[in-house]
Amino acid sequence: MKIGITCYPTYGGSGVVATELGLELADRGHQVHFITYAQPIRLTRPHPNIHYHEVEVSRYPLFDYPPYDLALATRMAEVSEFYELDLLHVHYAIPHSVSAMLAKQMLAAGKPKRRLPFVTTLHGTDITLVGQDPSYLPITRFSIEQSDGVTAISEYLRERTLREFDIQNHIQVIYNFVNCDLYVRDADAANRRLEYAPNGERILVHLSNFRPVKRLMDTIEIFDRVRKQVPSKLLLIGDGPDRSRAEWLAAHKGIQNDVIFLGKQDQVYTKLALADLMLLPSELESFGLAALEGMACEVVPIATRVGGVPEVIEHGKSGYLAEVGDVDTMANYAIDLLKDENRLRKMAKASREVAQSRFCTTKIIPQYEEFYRRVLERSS
Ligand code: GMT
Repeated sequence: MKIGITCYPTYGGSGVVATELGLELADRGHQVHFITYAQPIRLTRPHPNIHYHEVEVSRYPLFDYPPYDLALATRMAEVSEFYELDLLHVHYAIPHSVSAMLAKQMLAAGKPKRRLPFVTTLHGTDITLVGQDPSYLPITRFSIEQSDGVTAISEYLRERTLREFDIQNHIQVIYNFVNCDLYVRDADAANRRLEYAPNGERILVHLSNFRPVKRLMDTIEIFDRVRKQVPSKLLLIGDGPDRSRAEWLAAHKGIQNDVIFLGKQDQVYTKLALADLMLLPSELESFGLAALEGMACEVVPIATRVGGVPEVIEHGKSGYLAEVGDVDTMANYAIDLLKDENRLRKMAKASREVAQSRFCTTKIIPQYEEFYRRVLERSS
């Protein structure tokens, strides 16, 4: 198949999923065309089946708000026509599904007329936050209804979209995925740990875009409690608006030497594989891709019982869940586990097993391929 993919290229889990999906599809022989305003961050290795088309947005003095969605629609239509794409797959509804809808209409009215079905994948804040804004809700609902196929990354998100947006279109759940060959606790991880934990300290990790929804300050609070009982280090992977507040809090508590800000990482699995535990105390997660990536690397997640997270983590078996803001309980789970090597190893293996048996690319990518086939059949 020839598939056009649009996502937010620089920021957030939806862009990561879209890029990894494109790479996996390319490995399976599909031609994948990314149509985005910048090169997607995880698109780091060249691949003969991957093509990248940048969306240029003209700026004129008149445009206080340059119309990106129109430039995107135009580029989607051009690329689809020139490279004879079979379909577009957009990640994050706003504004991508609206642009795809326009591109489809442009080609349907062209000479010769062309069909261009589009699939929309809902990821989370496009529904739970941004889509609820009255200025976006009607157009988001309309573009979801107009999509030729709609997927959501968890049952929670599917149900919430149907309920709150009153959607009639079918929404198929296709869970997020992880490449279990890349995301693995490799043999060299024990040596590389020494770089951050030279005295055999435990390693906790947090991976996010440091937005307020991730509650980065809770991560620092939990770590502060853990560190008082178990010698440990905290690796913070990512960057974003709450970074300086977190730096200030770590300094204020006098733990800045044990809190290591790694910034954005290209090959995140090389760092995840060093850790014992992952802290994910988010206000909301429709899925919690970071937890899954950690689990594949045998990193036990301690997370909040929100959104789609309980669909990924089974409390007490492959991780622990607590209420939002309950930093004491999350710290206690961490301390108990870090003090009990046998239980830690058992849960780490259980985490890996969940990733392998339910969320590996080998299980999930064929679901997307099948979904595309059905969309193409219906719209032929
Ligand atoms: O929160 C983020 O990292 C960004 C956000 C997005 O939409 O780009 O992530 C959402 O999509 C991820 C990938 O599908 C999910 O793993 C996250 O749970 C979800 N974030 C929220 O629901 C807050």
